[in-house]
Amino acid sequence: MKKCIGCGIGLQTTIATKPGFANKLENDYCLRCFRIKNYNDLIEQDLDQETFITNIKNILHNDPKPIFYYILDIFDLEGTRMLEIERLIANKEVVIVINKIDLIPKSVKLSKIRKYVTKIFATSKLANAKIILTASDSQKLITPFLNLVLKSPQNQYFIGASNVGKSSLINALMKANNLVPKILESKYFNTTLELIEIKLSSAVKIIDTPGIARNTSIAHIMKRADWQYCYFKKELRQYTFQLNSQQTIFFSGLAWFTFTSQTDTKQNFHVYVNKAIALHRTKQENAENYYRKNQALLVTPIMTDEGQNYHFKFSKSDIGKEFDISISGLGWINFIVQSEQEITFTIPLKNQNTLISLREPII
Ligand SMILES: Nc1nc2c(ncn2[C@@H]2O[C@H](COP(=O)(O)OP(=O)(O)OP(=O)(O)O)[C@@H](O)[C@H]2O)c(=O)[nH]1
Ligand SMILES: [Mg+2]
Repeated sequence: MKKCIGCGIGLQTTIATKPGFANKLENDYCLRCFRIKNYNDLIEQDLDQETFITNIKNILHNDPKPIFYYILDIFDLEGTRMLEIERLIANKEVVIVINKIDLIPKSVKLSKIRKYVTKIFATSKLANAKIILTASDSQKLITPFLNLVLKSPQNQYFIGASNVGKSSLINALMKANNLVPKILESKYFNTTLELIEIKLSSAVKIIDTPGIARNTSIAHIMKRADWQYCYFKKELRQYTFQLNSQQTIFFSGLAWFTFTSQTDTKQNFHVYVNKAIALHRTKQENAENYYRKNQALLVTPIMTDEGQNYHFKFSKSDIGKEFDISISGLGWINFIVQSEQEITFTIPLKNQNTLISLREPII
């Protein structure tokens, strides 16, 4: 069966709402890839999440000696880890690839990030895996990655959640090896639909795989047209706010957090986000009002009357400790606890799954 060279799915000309539909079988791309490629426009099609896990199981079943490149997004480490996949591949050869390093401010040393990632995985099933830090657009970081990939005669599978940049990395490796990149990459979820085999040289084969869409990213509750706030190419911006108790910071029209201290100690908050997200400070008592009044003006407003709160409480014993609160798809807030306090993160939409986690500081 002829396959789409963008997403790997078998082409068909019968059902327009099913994956793989093309007007003609002579086409190189299915209609969906054609539209994403040329108009940046996504056609909704029913995709089966279960098949993604089944793909990995099939690889394990059919390939006696696979190498897995487990790709994660540095902008959303917690949200892109998939423990079920980690468990499945634990006793195979695994390289943990931390992608999108270009988003981290240049002033941060790579060794610091490596240390952080090593620490996170030290207690996981992948404790012995090699770790690579990279970015699709960075020649400096792609070259050592290419050298590693070129050394292995085994099949090398690029796996990971949707949108971590698997296809972009493979295209970058192809380019670095003087081949023409051709796999489709996009800001949408589930761009790649089937395994795509790429011969990087006569002896080296890499395989792109579809990722699992993450409904824990805040992108999931945003309009598709606004996903460029979550998937972008510019270095993260760090903004510092010195907050008094009961002050609130808004992230465009998306969400806000409020700081409530038991004392009147001020506290610094460093917010790491896409610079296209507008941050705005207000008093807690005005927060909801502000939101309602400015909803239409704010970037990417989520129009709803009900919110969902995430509470983080810090006691006396936390004073002096440094933390990040990370919001999947949006960025993170870094602070050192100065007093007994509570930080409340609010997303103005009920029953959504955005992953908001407290962690040790990443940078
Ligand atoms: N900043 C930055 N963005 C990247 C990088 N690599 C990929 N992206 C962006 O991340 C988004 C997803 O990239 P893809 O390569 O389509 O991701 P994928 O993992 O193949 O996604 P699926 O095919 O859906 O599983 C796109 O908007 C890319 O431009 C990177 O190194 N840095
Ligand atoms: Mg892909």
